Amino acid sequence: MDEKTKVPEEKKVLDETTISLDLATQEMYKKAAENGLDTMWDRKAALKTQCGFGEQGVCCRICQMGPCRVSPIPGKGVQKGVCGATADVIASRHYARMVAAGTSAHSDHGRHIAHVLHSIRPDGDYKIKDEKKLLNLAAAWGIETEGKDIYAIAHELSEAALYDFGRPFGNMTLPTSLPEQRKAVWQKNKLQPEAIDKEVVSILHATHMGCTADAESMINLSMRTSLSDGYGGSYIGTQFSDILFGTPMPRELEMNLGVIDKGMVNIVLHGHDPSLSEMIVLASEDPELKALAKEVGSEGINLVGVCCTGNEVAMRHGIKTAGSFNQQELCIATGAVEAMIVDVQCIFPALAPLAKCFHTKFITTSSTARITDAMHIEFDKDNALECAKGIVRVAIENYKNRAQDKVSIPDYKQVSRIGYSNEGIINQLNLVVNSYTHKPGTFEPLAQCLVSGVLRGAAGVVGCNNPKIKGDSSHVTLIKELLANDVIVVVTGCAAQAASKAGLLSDDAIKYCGEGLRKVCELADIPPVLHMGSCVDNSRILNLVGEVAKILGLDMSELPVVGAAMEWMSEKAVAIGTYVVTSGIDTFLGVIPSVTGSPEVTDILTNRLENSVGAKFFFETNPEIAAEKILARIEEKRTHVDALNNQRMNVPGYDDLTPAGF
Ligand code: XCC
Ligand code: SF4
Repeated sequence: MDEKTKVPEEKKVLDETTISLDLATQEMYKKAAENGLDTMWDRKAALKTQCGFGEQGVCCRICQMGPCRVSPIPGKGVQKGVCGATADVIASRHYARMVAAGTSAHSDHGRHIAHVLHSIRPDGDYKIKDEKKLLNLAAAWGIETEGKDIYAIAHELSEAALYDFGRPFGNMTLPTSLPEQRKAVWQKNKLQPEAIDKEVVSILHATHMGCTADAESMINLSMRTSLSDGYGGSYIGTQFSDILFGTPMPRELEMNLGVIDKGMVNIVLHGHDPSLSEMIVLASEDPELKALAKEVGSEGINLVGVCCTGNEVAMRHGIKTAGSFNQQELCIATGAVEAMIVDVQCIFPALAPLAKCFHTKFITTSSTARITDAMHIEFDKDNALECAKGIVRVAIENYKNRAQDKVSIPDYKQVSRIGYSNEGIINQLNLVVNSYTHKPGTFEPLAQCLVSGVLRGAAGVVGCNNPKIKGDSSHVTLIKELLANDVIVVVTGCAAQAASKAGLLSDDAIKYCGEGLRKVCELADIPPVLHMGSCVDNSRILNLVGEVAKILGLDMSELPVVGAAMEWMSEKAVAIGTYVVTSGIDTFLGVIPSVTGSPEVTDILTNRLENSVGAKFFFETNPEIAAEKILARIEEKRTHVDALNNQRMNVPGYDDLTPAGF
């Protein structure tokens, strides 16, 4: 065993019931810790009390006159840094930089997918899987498609999108789902993003020593930057992935550590960018490699996913999911993983020393995420399939090095229904209700369920795991409360995986639902919690809310919908939360962001934003109280749909407007 990864003798194994709600996670953590392996929970405990100044956002190290840490209490202690920056300035700059980093992560991912789309050719490894979406998006970007070759259109579209990253003049293209009222709000508040890269560069400029020193202006810039993520980088990432790899449709799969198979060559896919994992999926079906897997004595190749790459391949190919963010180390700790292949984001550096305790090959593939002590095989999109085959071969050939007696796989897996892209949801609604609505292909039935009050509202429960919170517990508690109160829930990212493990993505979860939601689920044949994909797929939720608002003639801020990230940890989550609020949707954060050292910044985020964009943040660590507040907010926001409902009830022929059965 590597000395660096050993748990010091005196260190206690933590009580496993405190680290996660999930039994597979508890079991695997306990085994790992007893075997002297070091995981995120042990390292969190070793850090003891985390830095209070950092936690409140009042430590500035933006220039080398600092670091300056100022008092988080107004009027007490040191109030200003060397340059005179106050807690308000310091905390708001820190917030802006989180938004910038999060936006850049999503957007660079989106850019990569756009480049893949630009590289496709008829005889290449990547194909166009969703031609209809390609044509729709081309139209949205103002590209003439009549009589043109489909590949030429793809190239033109990707060029147009890539142009939006660095657009020197004007404003970037916005999705057609965006209601006019929302655009007007942005115009009024100078929030329309110009170009994706430009927003990130400009806000980094604004946070440089000696630039913006006004909290409100800083938060406004943060909002504008975040929009270039939600409606730019993430949107491009999602939509172009659909064109290339197929738009997800409803399907069933198994999820949790138990999907790792003792008899097979196990390959774990981890990260965010699906361009490599798509090719790994293809490579794993290669007859030669399948034969090789048998030759080495295994029963075959078993691909499983973790985090958002896991979500991407699950949604499109039904590849099983082994776990979420807080289970990445536990996958390796099963001792049964031949290779963990990672691309970008949310990858623990700790995986490298951990893999060395086993036979596992830890393979990095992107120059954006190289990790000391990992095996690096740079992924080349122009030689994608060969590259993927090479990586799969490494995994297969590693099977013989596995110590079967060290293998320990928790026997937990949960069948879940996933794949609810917007198109997937519409399809599902149409399958069941188009005979009533006579309007195939829209969110009309969903909109009418909200108006009539059969559904009180909708919530997007998204984001990470964070060892500050017992794993999955806040996600799951909140979701159950919402279901009981007839709030339909959509999930993405690690929150989706939490819901899956807890059995909430199944028909069985209907037992948690209130009367109205149960009826909707039964009629539409959907689970009450809809898995919409990875974190860039939060852009799907924006489209969904935008479309429903347009159907009802309302602004997005006038709908009874909320967002919640109860266990978030990454800068990407800050960017997401910010674009959701800027879209007019209240957002509940279950981990308090590092801004509380500035009462001014806290007040802007949790109060004043409502005046400009019609929504705000709520900081609430207790999921039960968060649920109460969400339900209260939903009822408050229902005034607009209730007014519509009253109007319609007074119209002769009202019954025609409500889908029968709802
Ligand atoms: Fe990462 Fe997307 Fe967070 Fe999970 S939810 S820990 S960002 S993998 Ni996005
Ligand atoms: Fe200190 Fe101001 Fe420099 Fe920040 S920018 S480190 S507050 S002197």
